[in-house]
Formats: sequence, structure tokens, C-alpha cells
Amino acid sequence: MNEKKADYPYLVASSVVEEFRRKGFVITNDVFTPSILDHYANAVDAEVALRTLGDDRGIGEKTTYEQSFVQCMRLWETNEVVRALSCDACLAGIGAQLLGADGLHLWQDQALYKESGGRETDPHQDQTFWPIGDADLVSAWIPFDAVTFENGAMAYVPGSHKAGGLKPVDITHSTEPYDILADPALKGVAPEWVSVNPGNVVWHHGFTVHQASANTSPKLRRVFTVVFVAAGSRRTKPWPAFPLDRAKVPVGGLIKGDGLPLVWPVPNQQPSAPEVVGVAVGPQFQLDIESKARGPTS
Ligand SMILES: O=C(O)CCC(=O)C(=O)O
Repeated sequence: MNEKKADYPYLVASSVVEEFRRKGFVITNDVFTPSILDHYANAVDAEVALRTLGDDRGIGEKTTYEQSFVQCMRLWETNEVVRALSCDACLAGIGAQLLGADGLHLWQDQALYKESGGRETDPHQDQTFWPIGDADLVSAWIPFDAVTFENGAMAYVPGSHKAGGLKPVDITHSTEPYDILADPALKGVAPEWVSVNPGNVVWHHGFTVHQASANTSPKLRRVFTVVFVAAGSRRTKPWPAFPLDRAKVPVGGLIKGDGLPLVWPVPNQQPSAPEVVGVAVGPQFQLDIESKARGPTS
């Protein structure tokens, strides 16, 4: 073990790193103890409840996109307990090991709560949503409950991250979503379904094609995700992107600034929340129409 590795609060076996780099996704076991996970799950539950207060619609009354999940983004900015989860040194250290990065910025977090009766999440790549080119990006998918095919498990196309950015998929269904699984670059490789127990975390690369099954169970599927981007990455395109526009990152500029804190190496102080926050529920796309000055943190 070299000195640098000894600094990681959670050391990832080289076979796990190798699997991530080969397949574009991997599970890390026992990242959270049951009591710590419970502590965070309660905080995320409370924040989601606060943000969705007054929305009494049944699943059938929601848009196609909303039927995939209740989406609440950047909870770390409005809840101090969730901030500790999204800036957790174990998570950030694992992300750094998987990407082989010296530093990581927090790109976003979000609760993705798939309701009973919720539809599938359409196959897509995350990274093509954002003007960040081929920056190294990794996502931690953190279930608060056991997840199987019956209640909204994820499936990943092994090796698909090596294809780079394919045509973006409009998972919001504002337009007909591209059938990315039929993209010739994927060579017909079938997605692999992954069941996961709470405490374990599934990681996927920003270019890995993934989807989630419908929730046919009677219970809510509670998942929280944290996305990290390698330090030194730059904005590549001018089109709107909430976190980049908020931090005033120009094309060619480094991805950093207000709302994009460095979380690896572990900072001396927990990052502070940005001055301006985005919409409480749903995707945060555009700064000008969606943002407001932050109220008191809960
Ligand atoms: O959990 C889901 O339904 C989808 C998650 C997803 O697409 C992601 O974490 O990138």
C-alpha cells in the first residue's frame, strides 16, 4: 500500500477499480453502516417532503417524466445533514479511486424517489446532458432500501462508457427519446440488471448507458445520487447548464466555484452552500428562470 492510498477512508480493491474501468459500473459494499444510512435517509426523506409539500397528485396525474421518479436536486444546498452525505469523504475518496483522479468537485446530488406504480427510467447517458465534453464524471447511486428489478433496479450496458458521448436522450419526454440501446456503438450488448442492498453503493461512469425498471412493488423506492467531476475539467459548450452558469464558468473555464466545491482531497472545512439555489423539484436546467436566493437552511 502506498502512502496516498492509506489516506482513503475507504480503500477500493484494485479488482473493483479494474471492473469499473472495464464495465463502466461497479458496486462497492458496506460503504454505510445501517445507522448512518438511516440518519441520512431520514434527512433526505424530510427534505423531499418539504420540497414536495402540497403536491397531492397521484402517479397517473403526473407527466411521463414525473412518473419515473420524484426528483429533488442539490439537497446539500438546503439541508446540512444531506450536505455531510454529499461531501462524505468515503464517497468522494471512492470516486477519486475509480476515476484515478487527484481531485473531485461535487457536480450535483439528487433524491430520485420512484413511487409505487412509477414507470421505468429510460436508457440514457448522464454526461451528454451537460456541456462538459469528456470530463471524467462518476455517479454514486445510493439506495436507502433494498432494490431489485421489482422496485426500480438499475441496469447498465457493460463497456458502453467506452463509446463516449452518443446522441442525448430526452428522458423528460418533451420530445421523443432517442432509442440509445439501438445505437450501433453499443453493438447490441444487453444491459445488466443490478440488485443492491442498502449500505452498498453502485457507481457508474458519466458515459455508461443505464436505465431503471418500473416500480411494481407497493412501496416507494428511495435512492439518493451524488455525482463527482474530476478537478481540472472544463466547460466545453455555451449552452445553458445550471451549475456552470450559476458559478459563472465560461466556455473553456475550469469547472469550479460557487456550488461546485472541491470535495476530494477532503477540504479543511465542510463546503458552504451557494447563495443562489435552483428549483425545489424537477430538473435544474436554467439559471435565470429557475433560481432564487437561498432561505435559511434546515
Ligand atoms: O434511479 C433512477 O431511476 C435513475 C437514476 C439515474 O439515471 C442516474 O442516477 O443517473
